[in-house]
Amino acid sequence: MRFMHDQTRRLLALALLGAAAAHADFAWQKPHAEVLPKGDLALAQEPFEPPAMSNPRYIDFDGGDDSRDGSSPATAWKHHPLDPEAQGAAKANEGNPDGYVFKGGITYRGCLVGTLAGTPERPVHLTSLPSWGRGKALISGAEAVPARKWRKVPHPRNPDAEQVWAADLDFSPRAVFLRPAKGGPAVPLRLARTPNWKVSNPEDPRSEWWEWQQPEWWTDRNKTTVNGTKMHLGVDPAHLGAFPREDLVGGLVWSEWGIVMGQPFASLIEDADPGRGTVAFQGFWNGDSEKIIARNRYYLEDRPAFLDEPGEFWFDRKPDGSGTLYLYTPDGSNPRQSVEAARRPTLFDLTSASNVRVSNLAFAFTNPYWHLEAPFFQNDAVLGAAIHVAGGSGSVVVDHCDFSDINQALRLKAGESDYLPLVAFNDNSILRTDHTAVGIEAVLLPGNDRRNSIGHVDVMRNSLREIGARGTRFTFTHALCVSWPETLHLAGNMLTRTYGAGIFVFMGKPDKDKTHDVPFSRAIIHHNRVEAALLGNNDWGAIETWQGGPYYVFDNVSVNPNGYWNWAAGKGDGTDRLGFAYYLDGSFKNYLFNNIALGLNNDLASPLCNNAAFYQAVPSVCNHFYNNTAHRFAVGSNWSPAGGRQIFAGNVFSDISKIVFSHGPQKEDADENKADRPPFDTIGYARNVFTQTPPESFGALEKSGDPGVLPFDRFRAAARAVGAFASDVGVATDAPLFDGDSLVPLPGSTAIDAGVRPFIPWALGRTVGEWHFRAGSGLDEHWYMTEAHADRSTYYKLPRNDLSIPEGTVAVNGVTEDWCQTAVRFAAGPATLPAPATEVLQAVCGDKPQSVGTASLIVEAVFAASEPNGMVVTTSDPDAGYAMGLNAAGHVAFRFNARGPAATTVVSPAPVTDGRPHHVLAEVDRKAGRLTLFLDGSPVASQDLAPDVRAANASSSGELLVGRDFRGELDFLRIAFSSLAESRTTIEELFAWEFDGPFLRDFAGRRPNGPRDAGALER
Ligand SMILES: [Ca+2]
Ligand SMILES: [Ca+2]
Ligand SMILES: [Ca+2]
Repeated sequence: MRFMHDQTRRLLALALLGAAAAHADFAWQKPHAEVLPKGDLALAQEPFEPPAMSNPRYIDFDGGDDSRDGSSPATAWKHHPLDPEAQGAAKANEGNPDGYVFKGGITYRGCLVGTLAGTPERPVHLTSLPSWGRGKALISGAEAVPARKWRKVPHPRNPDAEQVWAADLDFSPRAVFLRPAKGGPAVPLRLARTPNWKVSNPEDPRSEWWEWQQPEWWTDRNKTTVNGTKMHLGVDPAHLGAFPREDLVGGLVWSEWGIVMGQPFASLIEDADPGRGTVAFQGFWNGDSEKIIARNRYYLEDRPAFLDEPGEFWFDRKPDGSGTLYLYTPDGSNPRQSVEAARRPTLFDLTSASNVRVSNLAFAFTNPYWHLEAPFFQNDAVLGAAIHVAGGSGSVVVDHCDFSDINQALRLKAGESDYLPLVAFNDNSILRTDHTAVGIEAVLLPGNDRRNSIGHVDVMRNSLREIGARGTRFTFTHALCVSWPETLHLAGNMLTRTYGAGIFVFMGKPDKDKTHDVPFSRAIIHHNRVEAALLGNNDWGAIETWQGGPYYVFDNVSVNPNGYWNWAAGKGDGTDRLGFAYYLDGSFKNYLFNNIALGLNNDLASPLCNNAAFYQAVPSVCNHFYNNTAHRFAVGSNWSPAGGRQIFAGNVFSDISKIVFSHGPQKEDADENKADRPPFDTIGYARNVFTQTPPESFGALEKSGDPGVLPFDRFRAAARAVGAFASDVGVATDAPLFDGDSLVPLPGSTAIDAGVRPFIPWALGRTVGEWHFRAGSGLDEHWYMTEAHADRSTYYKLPRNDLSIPEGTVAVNGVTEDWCQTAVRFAAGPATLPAPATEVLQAVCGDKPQSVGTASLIVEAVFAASEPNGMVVTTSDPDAGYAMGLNAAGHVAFRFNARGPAATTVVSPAPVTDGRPHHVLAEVDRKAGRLTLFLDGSPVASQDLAPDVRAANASSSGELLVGRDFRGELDFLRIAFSSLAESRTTIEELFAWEFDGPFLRDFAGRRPNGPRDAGALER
């Protein structure tokens, strides 16, 4: 333990050197949530700050008049200028307003269609102000049905049934809401359906649906052809036999499907045979796609015969879109003025939005597209949204808005002709959506621009409940979806009951993309809480990442992921649910730390059994799991080790009922790597704490030579035998680590001081080499998606810049991490780390560390030097390249040598040969024309680049040599072909992250008390 304290002191000294830098305020330093000390999170939204506007217009839907000037509350317009109903001065919209204020407390019944453009200095606002009206204006997609329209009429199908309320409308509502007599917000009525199911079991919303019989479902036996299209035949004589054919055909069937995903979808009933008890309908992807499986569940909707209980409505639609609305009110009374009938699918429909902020408004009652069975691409209205942005050339911010009873809150896509530097969706509340909640999607721009159509995305401090209960064909109802921005910050969001995944993020570039080089990507996902995700589909995670990071996923809470799949349930093996707390779904370079995965049930025979805390699909690499707490699941971690390069350290696995580490081919990649022996020496299992885990079936380590599911001791022996660079695995105990309601380790428990201090570098653009020297290895952990990253299932096979370590090099403890020997020591005399021949790599990847070309360059190192002279890293070509090392006086020197011009050199003003660790970062910023040397977080020397150097080729033809003649300990080395600016960061931020970042604290933001305790929380 003396070693540990010594290391801690040295690290503290290192951090103190950067104390000045640590004062800076970076967005990831705040939790953006209330952190509860026992291991939970609560919503903590920031207060609304009314926008400053110099020339606003005022809109009062109830009392306004479009002929007035709109420039004061007293002369307010009725309509917004983009409303197709606007007239006169409102329609003319003269005088270049910079904001539109909707009167608080007023319901605005209309939509905005068109373009809004401000400038970064003078954005355009859509808002309500506390100074005018009460609360937020409600932008409504519905019309209030006038009291005079209601009449009582015979049932439209069944003359013997009780009479229904009817109103003729000149539009087609697909959603209808009722204002309660005693006041309060309107609540949804149900489109006529059978059976008359309710969500009586919150863990299984479809428990009252009917089940298909589907004999021999795995064959084509239950299929048919209607009008030339092959489709499914749903078989259920006991229920379907009761209906005449005309009561079924033309209605909708909502059905589960399989094998996996299974999200219920609406499909048109194209034929029916009551004699055989069947209906014919197309699959999720049309035709006879996917499988309808025995015990998949379904219900029928949207036929007049199904209108048979209070709270149901049905609309008899004529070809022109008008028709008659029929309904039973819950208490049978006259609806009077209490019915809201949805009319508009999209409320703010902005074909282009540039420098626009939407704030402090409420949105409700969007109208689903009439053809509920339509694929999303059939009509833009299928994915109707409260706010739809189809592109733009400036920032878009949506904050402090309330969304309820809508299809989707924000749908924003920026295409190839757009560039949105910032998209923010912050401090909003979303209640009940049909489809997703938020969809923000960028594209990678073509050519050499190397930019994404969205720069940065913020999704912060939002509250979401009941998301995605009625999804759309060909797409899934995941709640917070972000794709392909350059950088992402997603934090403080509280999600409860989502029918798809809660958080669903794609970074880097898509699978199968062979054309794009992605110079930079960074996602920060923290302090989010997702509870009861995957209520409507399965084989996903509550919190999911895809493709390429770095992803920093920390201090999140994922509770009770659902993913129940009825057709496959009942096997008694813990798989009744296929839902995971955290899912790296073909995802690379993730750091998961201080996260909590909390199951509510792990009885393998129960339909409530929470499946797995962590799941990884395809042989992913460069994923790290540090100090997480997984409690009460069937499975701890599923992963295919085919690609290696993975660390599990400091985690707590508590009350795992089936297997802790299921590390073998997963179902997604079982066929892809049968022959390969995983690179076990790149895998680390260290200092985890296991309690109440199955003694005989602790883990499986595929191809380790000890096949099958092993007890703890044999798993550890297998890890050791195959040469895992860290193989202590951890400590197994039967004693509980927590008391009943807290995840803080109990005093004296095994978790105390048993965790790890990891080192997690801050993202740099175009990183081409990243070496941590753990256990004396030269393993390269860089992640940079180039054209070579074409197929996600084979990313792990791409060549890497692993350094070959010469005989006799000594592994030492180092300072950046405390759980393994994390540095190498170079003794007196020449000791080098020659790079292997990397010609193949150069041809394939173009990211050989010597091949800097005309790019910017960062060389970053953590080392402790004891004597002057010697190179930390150098390219061996005397005519071009770079070198970082110590001069004869013991100062740090960095030399940058472009081919042709003289070399540029910077030298630290003071020696660093004090035997203490130092962080050194040298930056060649070609664009700024400057070479800067940073020592322990501060600039200590800089030099302008001569004009002929700025664009000159600096590629070296020789080797990369590490540690030549160097005497000291090298703990970390990284080479990136980018500047700090190109990496969207500063030295202050990088230093604050690496030496005072959240991985050096616990879930609650506390510094460790002595060594770090295992799991998310420090005692
Ligand atoms: Ca009914
Ligand atoms: Ca401790
Ligand atoms: Ca290290």
